[in-house]
Amino acid sequence: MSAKKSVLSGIQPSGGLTLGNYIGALRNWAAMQDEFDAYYCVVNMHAITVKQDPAALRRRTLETLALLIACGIEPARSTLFIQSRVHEHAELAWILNCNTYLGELNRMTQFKDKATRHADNINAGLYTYPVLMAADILLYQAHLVPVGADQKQHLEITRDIAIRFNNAFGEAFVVPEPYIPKVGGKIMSLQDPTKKMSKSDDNENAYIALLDKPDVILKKCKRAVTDSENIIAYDEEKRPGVSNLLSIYSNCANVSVEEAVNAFAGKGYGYLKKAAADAVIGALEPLQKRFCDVLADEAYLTKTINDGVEKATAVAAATLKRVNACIGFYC
Ligand code: ATP
Ligand code: LTN
Repeated sequence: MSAKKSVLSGIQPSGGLTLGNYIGALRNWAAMQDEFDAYYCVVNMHAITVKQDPAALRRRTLETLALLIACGIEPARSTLFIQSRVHEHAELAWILNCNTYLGELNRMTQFKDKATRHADNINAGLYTYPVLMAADILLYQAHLVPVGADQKQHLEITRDIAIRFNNAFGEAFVVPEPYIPKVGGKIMSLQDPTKKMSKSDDNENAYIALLDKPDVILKKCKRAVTDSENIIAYDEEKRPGVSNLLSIYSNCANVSVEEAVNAFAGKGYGYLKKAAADAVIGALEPLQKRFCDVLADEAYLTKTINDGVEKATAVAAATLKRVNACIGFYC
């Protein structure tokens, strides 16, 4: 058993990844892989809580994995795997379902959002989605979970489930903490800066995809909704659009928001938009090049997936064995 603490996080292969995913989560995934025992998974079982075309889901799962590697997650340093290939996730989710209350699930805002957006498919999986997420995290005894701010509520229910289970059946799980960036934990839509940037937004101008070409990034930044004051200051409530561009700039140029505001003193929004676009293009360029190389090497990807599944299964199976014994499943 390693002396390091563990981290786990997951991402859905539900569309092309965005700058929000990168700044809110993936950058931290890469940064944490030395200090921690890191487990990162492509959560295709979560993705099917909304309708998916099977061929597209299969292709996007591979592309998401290649993009994670391109973002700096190295299979030699982290365990990178596909959720559905480790059957312990579904098994633990069932056990946790029997230890989760409807009242807790009824409070989940992501369920309410998705149920509104997909009113023709409000399925049981969408409702119990946070329980599967709790299983993902608890199987690997994760101490920290690097996520965007939108996942805070899911981390709270995970903690509640873990504490309740430990109290009822004995210490089976580490109780995890969320790890959310102070600036950039919630990158907003470029078209409606009061809404989160989302890869499933119908309006392509609302998000920057990690694989967008430089001219597209520049066009999207130029079209970003701001306000009519033309004063560059950080104020999420009064100036959500400008504040969003500032937090994008500060993350991609690696400067603090204060430094950015000082550097832009006396300049107009046109200048800020161009500077933000240049910083994003610079940050994404190496990643885009790497992505093409990784995706082209099918043998490497297949081996990476198989190795990751094997490493993940060893840890997940040990936790599930302990849980089964705790709850009295005859072994
Ligand atoms: P969808 O938009 O399809 O619902 P999503 O991008 O919100 O998907 P995931 O792909 O599962 O959902 O998210 C992966 C990680 O990226 C999560 O940790 C999530 O919190 C983070 N994330 C997603 N959007 C943003 C954003 N706009 N700002 C910061 N972090 C984000
Ligand atoms: N619910 C997350 C994705 C997710 C996840 C996880 C994140 C599934 N399992 C485990 C962290 C840890 C989302 O919608 N962004």
